[in-house]
Formats: sequence, C-alpha cells, structure tokens
Amino acid sequence: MQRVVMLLDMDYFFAQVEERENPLLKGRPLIVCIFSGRGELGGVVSTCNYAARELGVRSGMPIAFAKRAAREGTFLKADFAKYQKASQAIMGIVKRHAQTTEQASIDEIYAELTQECCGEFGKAAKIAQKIKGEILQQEKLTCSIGIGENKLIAKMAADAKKPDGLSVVKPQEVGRFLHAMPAGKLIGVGKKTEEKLNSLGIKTIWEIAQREEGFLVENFGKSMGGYLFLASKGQDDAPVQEKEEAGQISRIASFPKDTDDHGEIAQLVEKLAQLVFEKVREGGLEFRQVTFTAILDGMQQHTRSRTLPKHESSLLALQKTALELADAFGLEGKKMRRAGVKVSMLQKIGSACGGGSAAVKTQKGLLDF
Ligand code: DCP
Ligand code: CA
Repeated sequence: MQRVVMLLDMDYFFAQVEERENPLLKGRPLIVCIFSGRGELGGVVSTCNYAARELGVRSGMPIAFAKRAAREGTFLKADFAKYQKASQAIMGIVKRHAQTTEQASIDEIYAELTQECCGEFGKAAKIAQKIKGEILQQEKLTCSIGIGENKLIAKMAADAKKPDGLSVVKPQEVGRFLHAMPAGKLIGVGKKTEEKLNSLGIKTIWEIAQREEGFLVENFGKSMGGYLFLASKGQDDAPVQEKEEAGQISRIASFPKDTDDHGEIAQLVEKLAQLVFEKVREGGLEFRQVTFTAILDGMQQHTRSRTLPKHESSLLALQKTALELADAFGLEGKKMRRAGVKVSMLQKIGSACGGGSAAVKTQKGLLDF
C-alpha cells in the first residue's frame, strides 16, 4: 500500500494561545518572552504573532532587539503550563484519528495515516481537514498540516503553507515540490551546512540531488552526507513512532539490507533487547510487557506484544520473550526493513505489586522537547 504520513504544526503556537485568552491582542504585534531574570530586557523571544514577524521579530532573538523592532508591541511572559495544557488537548485530538503517532515537539505531531486512508492521499486530506476542524472548534486554534509519502515530505509540506494551511504533496509531485527550493529549506540543513553547500556552488535542493553520495560524504561526513544524498531526493524511511511514552523503553534499528533470514532477525532482536535491558537496569526497573515491532519493506508496521504473568527483571526473560514474538511473526513472503523491541508496564524493582504509585511514569516534560 502507498505510505501516507501527516505532520501537524500549530501556528505561532504560544502567541496564538495568548491571543485566544485575550482577543484584544489580535492583529497587533504580540511577543511571548522567556525572561532571564536580569531586568526587563534580559532574555529571548520565545515566539511572536504574524504582526510582530512583519516587523522582523523572530524566535530566539534577544528581547532588547525585539523591543526596538516592535516598539508598540505587547510583551508577555511565557506561561508554559497554559501551552502544555493546550498541547495535550491537541495531541489527544490527533491520536483519536490515527493509531500510530509521534509527538515531535510541544506543537508538532506526526501521524501514520497509511492504514486509516488505505494509501489514498484524498482520504488523508479529509482526515486532516477533520482534525483541523476539531482543533478549531474545541481549542479555538489554527494549525498547518502537511501530507506526504514520508515524514520528511510531510514536514516540508506543512512548512510550505502557513498559517492555517493544508498541503498535500503526492509522490509524483515530490521532484517539482523540492527541487526549486533553496538548499537551506531542506529539513536538517542549518546555517552552517547551507553556507558550505553554497561555497561548493550548490544553491538549491535540486543541485544537492545531482551530486554523488561520495562527494557529499567527503564534504559533510558520513552521517550528514548520507542524509543529504537521500533527503534531497525526498527519501526518508524513518517510521512514525512514539519515542518515550509514559512508562516504556524501546529501541529500533534497520537491517543493513531488507531481510527474511530468521538468524539475522534473531540476532538484531537479541541485540535490541540487550540495549533496552541496559536502560531497564540503569533505572532499577522491572517490566511486565514486551513488544516486538517489525517494519516491512513496504513500510507497513506490525507489533506483537506479550504480557508476562509477573514483573521480570532479567535480560534472559526479555530476550526470550522478544525472540519468541519475533519467531512467531509471519513474514508472508515479505522482507523486514527494521525491527524494534520495547518493554512497558514498568515499576521500580521491589516495589509492591498493585500499588499505583509504584508504576513508573517517564512522561515527557516541556523542556525535554
Ligand atoms: N519556541 C521557543 N523558542 C524557540 C522556538 C520555539 O520557545 N527558539 C516555542 C514557542 C513556539 C513553540 O515553541 O510557539 C513552537 O515552535 P515553532 O518553531 O513551531 O514556532 P511557532 O509555532 O511559534 O511558529 P510557526 O507558526 O512558524 O510554527
Ligand atoms: Ca508551530
């Protein structure tokens, strides 16, 4: 089935929440600030509304600069608890429409829509429209959504139409969509990389795509060079997956080449179980649920979980369960691209069973993003 991924990004998030609380602020420059405690000019701009952006105010700019650019603007202290509350409500709405999601920041979330839309972009756009409608109705906030064949294209599509946008880039449109853009617009290309690309005579994403992988690796290193080679062509096989949900630890990795070899799969699963176990041990934890994830060559994602009779704390129990789950998974003629191992239902070793307070919560805080 054709893969379809969505990225939702809230518009000028903190400032929009402030406008919602006080509509009199709308239409005039509004700047949300993170004060350092050193006087009324100490600190940086967190974000600002579009009226302030027109005057040149930007996230990360010293407040003193922003005051010069927007003399008549309203400057507010960031109220993180308020933004966190709005964020949770928005994430909840998206999660009701998609089984697999990944919160990427306080105001961004990916959703794998392949199953939900049966691989059809038109259906995905309808789901996105519905999500936008619910967020507007329930939270009185607007967002921009991008839809594409992978996370990279979804994100770039969302960035291309802001605010209140809905942008769909179908696989056959990727070339046209990407290639005229300046190199700096490619996700992951920061100021330094852009300057270096420019100094090599590379100005657009299309010009990156024309280069050999060897050339890019030589100039930007293995990791960045390899990324530029694939991303400039719109290629990205990263799965949509929640990274650190409350009370779970997981590791995922790709096979060097897609495989259906049981021995090779078992070897990776064993290794992943070991990596997960290191974190379990570091945290002094025990687990009761083990999940095996398989991502196949067409990017379909499958999970198999087992809840154990009691909490376990040994590497052996984890590896054995993960291997059994992997073994029982039927490939049905397909090959595996990535595999993952996860433990959940965690608690501190020795804590009384059944005590709710013993359950481990590793909920992400605002500052973790
Ligand atoms: N943020 C921050 N400091 C930064 C960047 C962002 O405090 N340097 C906070 C404020 C933003 C929120 O994170 O509202 C989300 O960041 P975005 O980069 O998505 O920016 P906005 O949502 O504000 O604007 P846009 O409409 O361009 O997405
Ligand atoms: Ca945003």
